[in-house]
Amino acid sequence: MHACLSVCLSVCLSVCIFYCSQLPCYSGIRKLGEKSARYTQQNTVELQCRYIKIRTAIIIVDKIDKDKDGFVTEEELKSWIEYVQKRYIVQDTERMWADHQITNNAMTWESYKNRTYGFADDDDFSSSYKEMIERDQRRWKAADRNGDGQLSKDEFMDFLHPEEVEHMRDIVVDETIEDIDKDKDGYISLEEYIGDLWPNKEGEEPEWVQTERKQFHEYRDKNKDGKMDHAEVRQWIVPPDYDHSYAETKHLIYESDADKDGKLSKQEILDKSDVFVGSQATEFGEALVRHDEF
Ligand SMILES: [Ca+2]
Ligand SMILES: [Ca+2]
Ligand SMILES: [Ca+2]
Ligand SMILES: [Ca+2]
Repeated sequence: MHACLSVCLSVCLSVCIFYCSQLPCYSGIRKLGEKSARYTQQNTVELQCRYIKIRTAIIIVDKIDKDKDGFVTEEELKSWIEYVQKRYIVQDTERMWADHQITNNAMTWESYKNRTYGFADDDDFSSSYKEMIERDQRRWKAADRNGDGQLSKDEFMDFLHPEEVEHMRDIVVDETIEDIDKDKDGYISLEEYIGDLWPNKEGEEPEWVQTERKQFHEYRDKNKDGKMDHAEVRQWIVPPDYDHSYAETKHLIYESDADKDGKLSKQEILDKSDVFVGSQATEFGEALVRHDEF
């Protein structure tokens, strides 16, 4: 049986076929549909798009609606996003951990470096490799909480995903500055800031870039010295009261809650399936094309 149809039958045939034929295929879903059609071969992109839309609504409501009242509330959505994010980090760490040499439940810096950059004397690495190795080593030291030179699995998780933990935030800020600070004076100037956001500088400066210039003067450069220092960059990329999953939840509800009752029905999610496909709630759509348990 066709995948779209089999999912349809499990819910409500007539309603689903109606949606299958009515909803346009948005770009994010189309991309997923193309990928999914390649997996399944016998299905067309169009059919896969419809399948993904329906699957999005069904999966989201079934998995996220904890109290099974048929609606997804803000609280349910937020705890789901937190769960998916945590799960991704744990799975990613497990995958990388299995790919490296582990001795006595720990990874040494040497074994990580050799696995990542290849066996070579330090002098044989090119300067760009040397920079990357130095950067990794600095991050390694920050992740090594007990200072024994090796990383346990928990420490390695912080190494791989430093943005998730408070004690790694300064490293994230340092790395961000280094990426943007082209003249290497340790600060981000207005031109460096704009150059990072709008690298090609083709044609007339778009309005959003002009808005960013204003943002830089009004909000980013707090002490008004014309450049962003470490503290100002920290405020920008990891503001102290910023809650990522809360912001993502608010965004999804704002975009999808058509009747403004503060919760999402299956139909509201189906109507805005493109928004969900671009969201962490569906692992940016990846979970929807894997054809396995979400
Ligand atoms: Ca350690
Ligand atoms: Ca600079
Ligand atoms: Ca400043
Ligand atoms: Ca609603």
